[in-house]
Amino acid sequence: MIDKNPSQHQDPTAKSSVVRLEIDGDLAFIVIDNPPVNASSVAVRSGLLEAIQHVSAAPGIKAGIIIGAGSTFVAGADIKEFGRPPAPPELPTVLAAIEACPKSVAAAIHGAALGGGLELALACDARIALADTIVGLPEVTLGIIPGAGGTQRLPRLTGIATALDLVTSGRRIGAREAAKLGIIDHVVDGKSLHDGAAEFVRTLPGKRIVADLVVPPETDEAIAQAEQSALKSGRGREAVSEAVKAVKSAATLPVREALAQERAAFQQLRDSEEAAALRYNFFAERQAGKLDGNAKPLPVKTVGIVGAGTMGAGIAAVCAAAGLDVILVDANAAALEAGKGRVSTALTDLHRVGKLKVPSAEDAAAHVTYAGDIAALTGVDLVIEAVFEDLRIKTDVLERLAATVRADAVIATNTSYLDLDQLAEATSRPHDVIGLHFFAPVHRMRLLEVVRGAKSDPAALATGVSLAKTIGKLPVVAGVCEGFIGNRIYAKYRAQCEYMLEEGALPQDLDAVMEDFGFAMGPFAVSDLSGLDIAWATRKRKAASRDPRERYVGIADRICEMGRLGRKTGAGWYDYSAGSGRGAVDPIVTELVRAEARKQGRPQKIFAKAEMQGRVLGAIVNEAALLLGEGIARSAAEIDLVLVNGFGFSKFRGGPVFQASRKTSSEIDAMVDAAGQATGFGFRRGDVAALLADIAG
Ligand code: 3H9
Repeated sequence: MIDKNPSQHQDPTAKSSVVRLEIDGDLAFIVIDNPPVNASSVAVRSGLLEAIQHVSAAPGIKAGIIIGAGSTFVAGADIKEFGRPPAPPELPTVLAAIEACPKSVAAAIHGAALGGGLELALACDARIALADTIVGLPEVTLGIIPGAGGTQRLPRLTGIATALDLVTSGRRIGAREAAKLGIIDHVVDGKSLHDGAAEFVRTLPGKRIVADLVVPPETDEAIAQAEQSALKSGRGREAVSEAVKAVKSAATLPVREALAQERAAFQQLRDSEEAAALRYNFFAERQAGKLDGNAKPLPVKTVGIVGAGTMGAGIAAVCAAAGLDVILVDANAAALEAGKGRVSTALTDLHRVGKLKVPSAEDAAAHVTYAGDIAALTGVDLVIEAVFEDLRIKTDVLERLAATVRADAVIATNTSYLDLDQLAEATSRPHDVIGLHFFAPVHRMRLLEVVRGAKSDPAALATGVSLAKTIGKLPVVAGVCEGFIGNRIYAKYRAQCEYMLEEGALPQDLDAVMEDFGFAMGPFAVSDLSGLDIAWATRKRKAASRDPRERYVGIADRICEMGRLGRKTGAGWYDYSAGSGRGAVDPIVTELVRAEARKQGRPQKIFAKAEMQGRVLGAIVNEAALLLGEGIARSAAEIDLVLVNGFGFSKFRGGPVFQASRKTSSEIDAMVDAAGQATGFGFRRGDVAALLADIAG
């Protein structure tokens, strides 16, 4: 918040509704007030230009200080404007006016100065920040590069190598680190930002135009190393290679020429498919965390977890990593001991990737206590059962939990497939029950499906969503059905791939084509990684109730019957006898696939890539349309979030539904028809037009 100063007054000449001038003696505070994050929309840019012109001309004003109202400085360009033609004045015009202003102009920063927000600050003569401020140029995470001088002014303060790291990773850093790097001139301690900035600005000797500075000298090796590492982590991404080119040009081109080139690259990338996909993702993520109504989440400080297996231990680790107290319960002492090991391994891994909110893995581990009995959970705020996926076992645990935990505690189940409503009804308090469907490995996977049962209390659901955010997960709300959003779609995707096996394709063809489509790994490679046995057991369990008219592909069963259960047995769809790395194509599997196909008597063909991808996209989009129509998913974009964050689809391509929205409706209809024909009995057609309209809206 900006502090009020008794001597300050509003200047009547400032006309903009989102930028106002507050005069404090001989200083003009230029206040940007454009909630929620002071994005530099066209109104902000016009207001800033007008304010700078005023500061330049007003005789009693010695310097200007740009400051943000509310919780932040400026979070960047208004991303909503990117889909439209740029409207004047553009940000570079405003920045040029700041540099041309005969008086010093400083940026007083709190909250965040990101993207265009940091570029605005870099065009000022000085940057003053509160200690908990974050700064960064996250443009590459939106598929673009900085478009208002970030690639030119930043290296003049930090050197090329550091700028390459910051611009190509989009990493956000704190004010103290930024001060060490020369980005921030003064960190305000022990006083308000207003006072700290005013005091510092009065000491400024005059203008210090960053664009006029000489890039600090560095060794060629340091630059080459930073470049290589940037290109390695951003492999194949145009935004990253363009960012590298732009930053390096700071040392070789006259600044005006380099700024013009940066702007041209920014404008070209802004219209790219990748940028459109990442923007879509950005707004979808923000929507996903919101719930209808105004139910307040209950505060959660202590979480109980029942079951110390892979999932339970993973959940315990992510909760502890976020600083929550955890009680992990398992009646089996050996399982509890093994769980301790799993928690510790996950915490070490989280520490390695910088995802601990507490100082160390040991600190996080100290947040977990272990118990052999559910009776230890009487005081927890929320409990998650993560026991074996079996209706009888889960029902029993939930009943006991309902009788044990506080009357106001939330009871969550981590079931993947069981009927949440049936589980909830088995307890005496179904309104307290929600689903929290984590994905394995829990400490790596960002997705958390928060499942709303028919009787779930809105406050219980809000608590689940809030917990997800606390532990760094992306919550997506789902209704009750078998497989919720993600597994239900994945089942249709996988089935379509198996149909194609029977029609002439091979696992390696399909895997390669699905990776090209956007999945990090094809479905058969994924099966080998996670193990074929669980799905096999499920198929056997369901065999008796399966309608004989349903198309059923038995190839996976044959593979399992050979003892090939995936990587863990050295063979599955592929052969892993050579050791680590990708498995090798195995002629035994090829022959098995061909033999099964012959047995079914299906016509064989050579699939083109487009046909394979079309069949899969048709199957996914159709199931997505059904999920939306049934109210299981709240929006098309949330379905994409599930596939991106839980199933490895590339976020740079938005998601399968986003991909479908880039095609014509007749193309999509043909894909759905093809998927439907291949499925045969039991295929239900969803309202795909409504799904795609949901994205467009
Ligand atoms: C850029 O600057 C390019 C330049 O180089 C070009 C120069 C020419 N625009 O995240 P939250 C909305 S590219 C529009 O939940 P938090 C967001 O949708 C930009 N809207 O809050 C949400 O709206 P709603 C580079 C934006 O406190 C609300 O603000 N900048 C923008 O958890 C609250 O958002 C970035 O990439 C925006 N730029 O986190 C920074 N930013 O309530 C992106 C946010 O209607 N922003 N909104 O759903 C962030 O990282 C976080 O929002 C921030 C606050 C850390 C600032």
